Amino acid sequence: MSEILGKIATNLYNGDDGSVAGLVQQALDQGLSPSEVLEGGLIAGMDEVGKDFKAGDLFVPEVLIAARAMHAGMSVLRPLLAEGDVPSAGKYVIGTVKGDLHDIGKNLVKMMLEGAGFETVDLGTDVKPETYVAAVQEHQPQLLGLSALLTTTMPGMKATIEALQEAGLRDTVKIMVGGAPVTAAFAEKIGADAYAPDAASAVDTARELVA
Ligand code: B1M
Repeated sequence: MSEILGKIATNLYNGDDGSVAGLVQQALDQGLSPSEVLEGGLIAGMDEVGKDFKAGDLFVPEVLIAARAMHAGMSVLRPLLAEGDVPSAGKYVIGTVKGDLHDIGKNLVKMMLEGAGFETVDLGTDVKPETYVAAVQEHQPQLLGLSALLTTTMPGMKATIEALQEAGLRDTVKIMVGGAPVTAAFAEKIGADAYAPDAASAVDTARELVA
């Protein structure tokens, strides 16, 4: 890995958002392509964050700070990537289910996915089944993520899958569920394609699902 890419990855990992955008610009000025900077710098750094978060060596605040540094770097790369140099890892629509206002975990999942090169559409919180259906129709994502933090809102996941079935869209999208009270057994029971216990696993699982 070139020295500048290693520096971007390290500074992103350390959450140094003041330096990351400048380093990304320097890397571009040295002749690296936007995709090389994205993959070898930003995504490489975020992958390390994901690994250490999964291992319990990093905690939520550190991940959020790293995600802020990722965003700083992306602000330089985004217009160049939009010109078509880099294919997206996949399109991922995500939201917290109906009746549920918890969004910290969902936002973390979204940020980690963006860090891994996924294009995300965030529907926010308290998302009704029909809103997910409309979003799948509009955005045609490969992946749909449902988050729930309350045992009382978990049935909204099943209702969403049923609404997609009724709309004839169930087979067009892979559905991932997560959130503190959600389990792999619950995911299987309601007919979801996957369950992820945390944001780093959500990235690994998303990669597997689109592979
Ligand atoms: Co609420 N709350 N809350 N709350 N709250 C819990 C969830 C609770 C466990 C607290 C408790 O009683 N011990 C409890 C739920 C009990 C239950 O259902 N069994 C609870 C309750 C009861 C409530 C209210 C009903 C309280 C009340 O008003 N009486 C109310 C409900 C409001 C509503 O949603 N309609 C309520 C309100 C709130 C606040 C608004 C005050 C606030 C939310 C702020 C916000 O999100 N913007 C809040 C908070 C902060 C919490 C706790 C303290 C923390 C949740 C959190 O953000 N964790 C929580 C107790 C706790 O967990 N210690 C609690 C950090 C976050 C990073 O973790 O969300 O689990 P988490 O996300 C993880 C994984 O789960 C996973 O990845 C994330 C990162 O690793 N993940 C996914 C999440 N979504 C995923 C999706 C995926 C894959 C992985 O794929 C799509």
